[in-house]
Amino acid sequence: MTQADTQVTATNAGGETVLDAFIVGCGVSGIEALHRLRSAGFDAIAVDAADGVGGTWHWNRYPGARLDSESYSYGYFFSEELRNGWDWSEHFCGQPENERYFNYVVDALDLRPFMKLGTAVTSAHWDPDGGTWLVTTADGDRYRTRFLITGIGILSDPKYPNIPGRERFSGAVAHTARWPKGGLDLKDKRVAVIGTGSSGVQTIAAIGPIVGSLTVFQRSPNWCPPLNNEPITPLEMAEIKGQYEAIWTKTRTTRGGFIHGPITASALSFSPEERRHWYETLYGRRGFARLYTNFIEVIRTKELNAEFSEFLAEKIRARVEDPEVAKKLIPVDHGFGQRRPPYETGYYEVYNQPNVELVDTTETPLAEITENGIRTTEREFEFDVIIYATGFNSVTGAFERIDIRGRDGASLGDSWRQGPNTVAGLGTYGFPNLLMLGGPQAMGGNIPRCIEHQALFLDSLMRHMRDNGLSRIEPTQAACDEWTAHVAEVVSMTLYAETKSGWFWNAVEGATGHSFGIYPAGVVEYGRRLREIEANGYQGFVLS
Ligand code: N01
Repeated sequence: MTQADTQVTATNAGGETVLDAFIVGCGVSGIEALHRLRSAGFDAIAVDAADGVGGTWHWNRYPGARLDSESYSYGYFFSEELRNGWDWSEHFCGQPENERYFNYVVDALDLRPFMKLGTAVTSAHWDPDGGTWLVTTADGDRYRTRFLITGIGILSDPKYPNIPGRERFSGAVAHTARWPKGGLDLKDKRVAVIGTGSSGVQTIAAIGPIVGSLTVFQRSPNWCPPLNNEPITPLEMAEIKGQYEAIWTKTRTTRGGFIHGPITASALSFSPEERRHWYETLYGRRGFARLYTNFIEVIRTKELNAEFSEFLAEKIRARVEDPEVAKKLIPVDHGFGQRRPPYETGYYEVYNQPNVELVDTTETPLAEITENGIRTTEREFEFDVIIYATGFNSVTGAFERIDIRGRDGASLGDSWRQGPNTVAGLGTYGFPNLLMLGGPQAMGGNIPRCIEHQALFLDSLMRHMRDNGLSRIEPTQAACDEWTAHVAEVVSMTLYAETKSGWFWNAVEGATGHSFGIYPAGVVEYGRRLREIEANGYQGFVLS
């Protein structure tokens, strides 16, 4: 954890700060990349538009925001000192604690001196003459860097619905991914929530009991199993610390990178009653067990998927008193696991409150935002507060926000018009020395566990290049096409492809094609492939 061997940041005659690596983002991936590169002696800094660290956990401070990976499987594992120096208070910790955790990490690793916060990166242009990137920020700062490393996520650019009149509303407004730092007074207010993905489900469950009235505008219901969160006692935490190596191993060997191991037996070797019994057991388990400790056939075959989905539908019908409301809350266009499931705590019970209304926007679409509220095709609603839980310009949105130009001045946005096309989500053709962490075609499952593989890869790659006098790396077009084809092939073996989901598919406005946004084969396979690329001399990349 020492910075002793880092170089001193220099400025050139043009007033540009000269670096080995410029990292965009101080979230989960930016923090680890910065730590690894500085520890290896590279002159690296990380810059973030947010005025605090933690990325996702800085911005998404809406009521109810919390993990659905077990906290102790989500943090950094690479330092025993770091992990043993932190106590998690719940199996799935809330946003404030997660944000505190990332601050703890940054301070423990002494990274703050190498971070610039509250500064948006506006452009990054490859300069072929010097073989460097010229990065500029909104503050007018200029950086000349050998490597550009992005840690900007695939779910970080908030999306607002394309409804006329948004600026007209005179009440309070918040997007879940840009929640005001000082909070929002919702007590006894007339509140609208648009969107019922993971953010909407958590928000609705948290604010339902305190608001004056709540109107939920739902376009698509999701399958939401209970999170089954519980506090962690100090004794349990002591036990967890004693098991960290085993927990880490488990996250590196189970498909999704969670602590939930697979059930290897075929569903078909059990009777329907036995399967039902197992589904009941799973319903009482935590978080992603419902996906990763379920029979594999549940996400591979329509019959078993329908069986488990019907089991969940029964639970919804049992928990929601009004059968008409329950019916609206049960998805009909996809089965469990075909979209990323939100996990809930008291979500369905909110709809039993007399002051809560569920509006199905497929029946009565949102027509406009008015000065006083929201008008659907049926009627106008008056609100004090509108909450947009409408998600993100997923996968490529954060990359589009920065003017990134590679060789020949081509923009990254243009080059990804057909969807992102990368080698393992790490690099893309036409953009030398651009290395992406937490980017497209790579994530899936427990996100920090994917990033951990990437950070290790980055660490060895940078050392390899330095040790061998290499200064440039770029993937080949063929390797990018091959990875994209591999991703598509894996997708075709699942039920994902049959589902509409902006989270899975590149849904950038103006995109003319689709490519799968995440890596669907899981964290373990992803890590294996990164190690293979490295062992084969960075196969798919040209180093010079
Ligand atoms: O965003 P979403 P999110 N009119 O895109 C609706 C992670 N996450 O922020 O489904 C009406 O899932 C949209 O409807 P539809 C997690 O990976 C994790 O909730 O497009 N509705 C949908 O209901 C997750 O997958 C946690 O038909 C409109 C909602 O808005 C990812 O972030 C917590 C609309 C958007 O849902 C994104 O989740 C939170 C319109 N015009 C998030 N436009 C954890 O628990 C959009 N919608 C760790």
